[in-house]
Amino acid sequence: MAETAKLLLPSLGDVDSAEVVQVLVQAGENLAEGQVVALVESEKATLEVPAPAAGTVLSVQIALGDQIKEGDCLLEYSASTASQSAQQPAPQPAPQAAQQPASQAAQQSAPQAAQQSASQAAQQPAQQPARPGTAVYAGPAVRRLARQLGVDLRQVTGTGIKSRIQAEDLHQWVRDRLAGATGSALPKTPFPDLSKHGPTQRVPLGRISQVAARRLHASWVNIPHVTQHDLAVADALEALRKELKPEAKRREVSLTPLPFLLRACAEALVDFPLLRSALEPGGEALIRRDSYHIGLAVDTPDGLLVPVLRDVRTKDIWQLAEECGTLAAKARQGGLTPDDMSGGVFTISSLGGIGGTAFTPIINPPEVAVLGVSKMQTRLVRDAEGDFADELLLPLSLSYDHRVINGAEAARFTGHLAGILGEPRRLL
Ligand code: CAO
Repeated sequence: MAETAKLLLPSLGDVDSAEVVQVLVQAGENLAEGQVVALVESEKATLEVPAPAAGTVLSVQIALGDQIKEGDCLLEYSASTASQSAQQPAPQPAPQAAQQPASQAAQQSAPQAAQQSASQAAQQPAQQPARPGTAVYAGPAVRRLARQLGVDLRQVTGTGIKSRIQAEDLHQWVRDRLAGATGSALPKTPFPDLSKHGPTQRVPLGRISQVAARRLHASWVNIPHVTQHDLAVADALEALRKELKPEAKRREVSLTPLPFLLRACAEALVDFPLLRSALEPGGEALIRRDSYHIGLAVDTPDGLLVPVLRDVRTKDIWQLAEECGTLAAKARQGGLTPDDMSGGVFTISSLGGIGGTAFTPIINPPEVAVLGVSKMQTRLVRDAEGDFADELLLPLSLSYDHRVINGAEAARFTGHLAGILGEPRRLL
């Protein structure tokens, strides 16, 4: 038999009060036992308040921003079995993305999103509907910042582990909106109804692809890219690689041109500090970076990832070959940590194992340059005696931030790099 019960705020431990940051139910809704009805945030943590029993919500007694304390009534509900005095579950820390399995996150997301309160929905700008079926994973500081900025976190894409929203994601979201508001955003491209022209299928993009797309777009529209193409004579490199193949086999590493490229770039960057610098936001100063951490673009089934090899100058070709293999495998298995992908001063994107003659890689900010590498090709040249001979060439495509680097500097860099690659034994 149904009886009216009250859901009271259980003990908050050693904290007196907490703020209501999300109300996840409204009057008239059915409640499941254990369903999260509200998120409250104290100085110490964000907590989920679960329903102690199944029933129907009769009235919600709290609103966003309320300060509540132990014993305050959150809602009245008609409980089919238990009364309010029945064992009330303690509030649970809100899911921390790093601690939560993806399946669990998915289970929680649907009910939470379906139960967003009307007041919250009202905060959504008309053109920016909240992402349905999406739970918000963010720490207290980020939630507080979002409230101060008036941002509904359901609209923000988290780039942390398991989509946890970081402060930087929030800042980026605000920057994107400001760019739109000031009219500097690009005109929208029309998106017609494609199904009119034949069968279509909507394929949702994974998180990695979405984040990569957002970052690539931001880089492309914010940084004036120029690409300098050059060719490095690679006969000596290929001869050396061939010579070292038995040793590579013995060591069980794949000795592609990449470790040589990494080491050669690190050496070239020593003499070109501009290419390992960063431009301060606002463009008033350059940050000189005296480290040689180099990112490596890796093509994975989920999208493009850029793990970073640390201190490339201090590592030999064999260490670099091994590390390339390890990081590429980790990227493809979805095992990279945020640390694995941060701190780079320069990036290499190699399509040499696939094909093509040249391309325009996109800069990975805050870096100011990225080297694209294409497949080696042979050309006929005349030697000193006037005879024709084959020459093996490695195509290099350096995209650079033209606010920081001018064309002459870029051409000098690729020339210098080609020179280093032309004498690969010095890299051993
Ligand atoms: N010219 C000729 N052959 C090349 C070459 C080049 N520039 N670069 C690599 N190769 C050869 C390798 O030597 C290897 O052959 P062998 O086994 O006979 O030596 C073969 O191509 C395959 O190499 P690979 O691609 O597996 O290995 P890699 O070290 O060159 O690259 C990695 C590793 C992780 C960078 C690569 O697998 C990858 O993901 N590339 C794609 C990166 C990407 O998508 N960039 C685009 C970003 S912009 O959208």
